[in-house]
Amino acid sequence: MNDARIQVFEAHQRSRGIELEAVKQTLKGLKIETPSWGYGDSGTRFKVFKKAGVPRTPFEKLEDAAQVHRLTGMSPSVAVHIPWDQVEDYGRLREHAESLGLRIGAVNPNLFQEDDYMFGSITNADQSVRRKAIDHLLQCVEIAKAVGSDIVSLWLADGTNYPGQADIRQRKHWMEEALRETYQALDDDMRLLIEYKFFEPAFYHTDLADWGMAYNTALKLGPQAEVLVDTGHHPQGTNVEHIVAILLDEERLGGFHFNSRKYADDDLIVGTTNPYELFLIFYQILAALRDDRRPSVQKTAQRIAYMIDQSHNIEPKIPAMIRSVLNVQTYFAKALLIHWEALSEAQADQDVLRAEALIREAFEQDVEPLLQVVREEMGLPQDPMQAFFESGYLEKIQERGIGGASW
Ligand code: LRH
Ligand code: MN
Ligand code: MN
Repeated sequence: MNDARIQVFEAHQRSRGIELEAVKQTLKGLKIETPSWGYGDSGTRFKVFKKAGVPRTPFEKLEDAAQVHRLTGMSPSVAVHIPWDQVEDYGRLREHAESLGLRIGAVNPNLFQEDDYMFGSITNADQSVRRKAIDHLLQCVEIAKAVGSDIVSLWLADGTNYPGQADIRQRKHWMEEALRETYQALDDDMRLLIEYKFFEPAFYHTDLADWGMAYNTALKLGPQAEVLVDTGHHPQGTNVEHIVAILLDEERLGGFHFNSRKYADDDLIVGTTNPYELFLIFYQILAALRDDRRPSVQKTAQRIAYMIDQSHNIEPKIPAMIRSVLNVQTYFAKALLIHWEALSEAQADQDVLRAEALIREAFEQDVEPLLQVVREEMGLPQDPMQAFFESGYLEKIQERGIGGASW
């Protein structure tokens, strides 16, 4: 990046009244967890294209994730999904992560891929299935302890396809019982993140269908239970950033699963179809972080777990993850260029057009020079994607052949 472009950027931001040192410091602190399943052969419901070089084991998934972190400096942790990432010795998995400069992040129980769960897992009418599902949740809490993670992140596929198929309220009670038992197994410093999704695979009703149900459940469980917002899990037109603001204000926003969607739970590269939404989510988070009147809201905002949840089907997986992480950084950086004082004034004056313009103006800033400077100061390559293609890593992993891990 030439110095002239950086100088122009700095002068322009100065003229807008933005304090760039603080912006750079905040940017350097951004961390985004990547999902182990994003490195495997996964993707659409209809066909999984097998690719050469895909990791064959959870250990190899971590090796690929380490490339993303090495080049972006932003992804020091990796979420795992059990049993997709089941290993005999979780201590070894943890050591492997650490030897790569990583740590294991959220542990995701999987309650949706076994025949037993056809009619539900913790809401199944069969007591023995519910017991099996709860035991799996408890096992995941123990795995989290063994790998040194403080987050268990839960998504339930449970629901029904037809009116009358099951007793919705009874299922709610079974769910609450199961989650209470899981919650009680957490150490004091651990969190249970509760994800919701409005439909799929169940189409008539889903036991945890929206943020209100997840929030209500979290409230009943206690302060270590929080809501996880997967950006792809809402009906069309939902104001996701509004949900974010409310959950922050209620001190129950635990984390995100970032991805892009056009129609449903598309799991595509974050920031590709709805970049303004991503930016507006960060606007709400940064506003909460600045709210000195509410230290507990600030604390909630500070510990949000930012995670990617994508399934790469047609795109090469490691570059797709690099792209994703960089996109999150880009829209976060833009939100850091909001002129907060001017915005407060415009809001106090009820100057609708000026307030909207101030938000849009930040979004329209070209942050590439800023990101270049930050990368340079962090000792990272100027162009992480290009650096990856030039690193020879892709060629090296071809020896893994075709037929790597699914998910
Ligand atoms: C469900 C979901 C959930 C799963 C992941 C693989 O659609 O978002 O987070 O665990 O996908
Ligand atoms: Mn998700
Ligand atoms: Mn999803």
